[in-house]
Amino acid sequence: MESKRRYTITSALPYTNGKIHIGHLAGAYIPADIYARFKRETDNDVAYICGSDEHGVAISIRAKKEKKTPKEIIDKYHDLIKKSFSDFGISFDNYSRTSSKIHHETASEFFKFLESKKVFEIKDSKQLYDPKENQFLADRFVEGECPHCGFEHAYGDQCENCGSSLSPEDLINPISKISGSKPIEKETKHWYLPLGNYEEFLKEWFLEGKKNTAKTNVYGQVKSWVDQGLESRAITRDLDWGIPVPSEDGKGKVLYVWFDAPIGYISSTKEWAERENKNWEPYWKDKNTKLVHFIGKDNIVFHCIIFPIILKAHGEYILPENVPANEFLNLEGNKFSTSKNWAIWLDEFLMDFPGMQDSLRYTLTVNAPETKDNDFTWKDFQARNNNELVATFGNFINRVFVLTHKYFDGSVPENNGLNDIDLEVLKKTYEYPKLISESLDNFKFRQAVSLLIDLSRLGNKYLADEEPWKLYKSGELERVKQIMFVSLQVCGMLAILSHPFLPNASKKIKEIINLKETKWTEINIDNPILNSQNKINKPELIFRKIEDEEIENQVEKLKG
Ligand code: B3M
Ligand code: ZN
Repeated sequence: MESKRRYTITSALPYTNGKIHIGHLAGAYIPADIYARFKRETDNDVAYICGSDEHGVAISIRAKKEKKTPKEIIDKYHDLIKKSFSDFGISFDNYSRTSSKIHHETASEFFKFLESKKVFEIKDSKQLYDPKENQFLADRFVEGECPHCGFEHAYGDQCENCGSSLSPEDLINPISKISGSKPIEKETKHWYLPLGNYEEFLKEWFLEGKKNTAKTNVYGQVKSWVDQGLESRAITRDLDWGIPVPSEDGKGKVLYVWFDAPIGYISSTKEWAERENKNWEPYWKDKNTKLVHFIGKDNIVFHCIIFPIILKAHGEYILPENVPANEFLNLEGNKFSTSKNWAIWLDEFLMDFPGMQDSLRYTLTVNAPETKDNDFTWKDFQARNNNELVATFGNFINRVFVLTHKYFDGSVPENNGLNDIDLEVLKKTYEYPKLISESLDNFKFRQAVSLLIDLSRLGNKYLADEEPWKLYKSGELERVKQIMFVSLQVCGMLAILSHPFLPNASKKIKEIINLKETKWTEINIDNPILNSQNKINKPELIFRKIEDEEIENQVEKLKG
């Protein structure tokens, strides 16, 4: 197992125009949190970075809808989002926000540096303008028909139906989202990032260099972008909400949200480093650092093409090692939709199922939209929890603890010699750190968490085969000691390996068995995880069953 590397791990910065739902969690937060915890447990230097994305048209539109200022909107949702992540147990090292001073400075400096290197093209062009509102219609301020797939509600920056990235001028029959009127065209000046100049770079760095490591879904999207030919992208906007363009001619203009937001990963790292008295630079500039971006599939182009080009053009920064984007999660057969309230909101889940964070983490991992879109159903949530966490994992742990108390008053028996079956089980158990690590290093989270459950199955089968309760009755105490010794090692292993996936359960089990912090890299079959010094406390239940009624209530709540 590799150790002592530096990792900069990021999760997509959520827009502060709404709350977090479980579709977001499955895409960019749970896998990143598992990965960050795994890298910490394997003794690496980790910065897990996130924050709120507080610019862009999405915020302005929300503000208009709620008759508030953008500032009021971002304050409200930033607090809500930050709290629900923290209550859920996402282990960010820093959660910042792009309205912060440090971010405005960092993004402005980035822009100025690139401008001084003559990276940008500056062009006048005709853009859509709402004559009623006296405002240019950037991005989501305008809607119309997608020129590629005919979808009627494509935005000025992207068609959510076919995934194409668009410019407002591409839309057929555009309509202003502010006034509902038909836009006119008006001339304006903007700064462009000439993506086309970086085609060779992208081919070499990504299409060649990441051929064997990028996820297939990610690789395919990037390849099709590059194959279509890359056009210059405007990175400034005529809007009043955002980071002012730091240039003489930039009056009244702001940086495009997708220019500033990814730089938010850097400013959030700076904020963290300042607080922790560290140097932020190695996390972004040392070529031995591994930078990994966790995102949903709609953000692939920004993280695999545009942001890497910005970093490359700057020249001092490392490029992402991997961008393990997930596909989308659906809910009971339909797309998540904020406007139709078709969602499971994280804050509501936490209220309705207190203390059951791990159950949601588990379901969203074992059923993650890793290679294709996937569906979350309440029934599946209940079945996964009851059959896999309660009846398999929890049941094994609980049986072992109860038996240890019954037979040995909670003491771990000495290893007094083991038979072939015991040694085989022990050997298999000690293979799991490597197996799970390999899966996680390949971003196969479903496989990794299934291996964890397999290990508890192995333990259950061993107990069922060896039947220590019968041997205890017939007085074969020495054999019972051997069986319980082995079973307890499996429990110890489960306590350690469950940490990235089920952090609360892991913590509870470690407390019960009095197991001190153990890095995965310290695990060694010759040095048992539990020995006679680890007293087992009175067992408590690790997971609870979910009743039919609770699920029926949730389905009703959703459909009502
Ligand atoms: N704010 C999230 C989204 O597209 C977007 C991610 C920014 S990551 C730098 O929903
Ligand atoms: Zn389309």
